[in-house]
Amino acid sequence: NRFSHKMDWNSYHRIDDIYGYLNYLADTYPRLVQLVSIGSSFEGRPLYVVRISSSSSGTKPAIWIDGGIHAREWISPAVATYIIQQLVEEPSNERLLQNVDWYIMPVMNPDGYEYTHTSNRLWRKTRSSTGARCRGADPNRNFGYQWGGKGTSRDKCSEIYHGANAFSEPETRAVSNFISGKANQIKVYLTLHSYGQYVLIPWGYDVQYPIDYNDMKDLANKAASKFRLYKYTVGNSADLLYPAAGGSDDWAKSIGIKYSYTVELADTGNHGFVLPASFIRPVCEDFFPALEVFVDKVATL
Ligand code: ING
Ligand code: ZN
Repeated sequence: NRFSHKMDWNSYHRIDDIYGYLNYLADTYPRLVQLVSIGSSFEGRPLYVVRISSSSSGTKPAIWIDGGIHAREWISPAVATYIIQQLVEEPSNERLLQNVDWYIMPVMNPDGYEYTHTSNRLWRKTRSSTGARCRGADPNRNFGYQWGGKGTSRDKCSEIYHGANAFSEPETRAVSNFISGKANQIKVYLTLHSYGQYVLIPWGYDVQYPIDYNDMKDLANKAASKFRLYKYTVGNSADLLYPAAGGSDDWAKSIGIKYSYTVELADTGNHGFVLPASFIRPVCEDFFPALEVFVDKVATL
C-alpha cells in the first residue's frame, strides 16, 4: 500500500502523512491495531480513530485520547501519534495494554489542520460553510452540554463561534456518536490542546465543580507529578482560564465518563501555537509516562 508508511517526530506532518502512518500501523499490526473511520469531515476527509487492543474480544475498560480539535495546535496531533507509536511499537509498554483498550483520534479536525498548512497557520475552527462570509465553527464550543453558554459567540466570524446548533459540525457529531456508543467502556477522556501547560478539570461552562471534583483532581495531580521537563498547573478550567461552554471535556463528563480532562500542552506562551519542531520529542517524551497513572486508575475501577 503506497499510502502506508512510517512516521517521525522531528517535524510536523501534513494530514495525508499522518493518515499514511495510521494505515501502516493497521497493515503491520493487524491483531493489535484497527483503523476505524467514524465519519467524514465537512470537506470529505475520513475521521479516523485508532483502536489499540491486545484482546480480540475487546471488552476491556478503555481510555480515549483525541488531538487536533483546534487546527493550529500542531503539538497536539504530534503527541497523539507519538502515544499511538509507543503503545503499538514499543514492547516495553506492553503493560499499558494488559488491562486497557485505547481509542485514539489524533486529528479530530482534519480540514482545519490541513488549512493551517496551506493557507493560514493560525486557523482554529472547522472549515464548514456558515452561509456567511466566514467559515467554520469552534469545535470546542460545539459539543452538546450547556451549548451556547458563556465564552461562546453567535458571530460566525468569531474564533469561538458555537455553530448553528450543538453538534452542527460533522466532526463533533461523529465523535459524540462514537463515544456515546461506548460510554460504559470508556473510563477516561483526554483531549489534547495547546498551549499553557495545564491539566484542566470540568466544568468549563462556568465556575462550577462536579460532585466528584476531588477524585478528578487527585488523579490529575498524580498524572502531573510524572512530568519532569515541563511544569503543568492542575485545576478547574473556568477558574484557571475562562468559562467556555460546549467543550468536549464537559460533554464527556456529562455522559458519565468520570475522569474527563483537557490537557494544554507546551509551551507557556513564548512560542505559543507556533511551537518549533525541536520541541516535539521533548514534549512527547515528557507527557507519555503520565498515561501510566490513568491505566493504573482504570485497573482499580
Ligand atoms: N483552550 C481551550 C479552549 O477551548 C478550555 C481551553 C477547554 C476552556 C475547556 C474551557 C474548557 O478555549 C484552547 N487552547 O483551545
Ligand atoms: Zn485548543
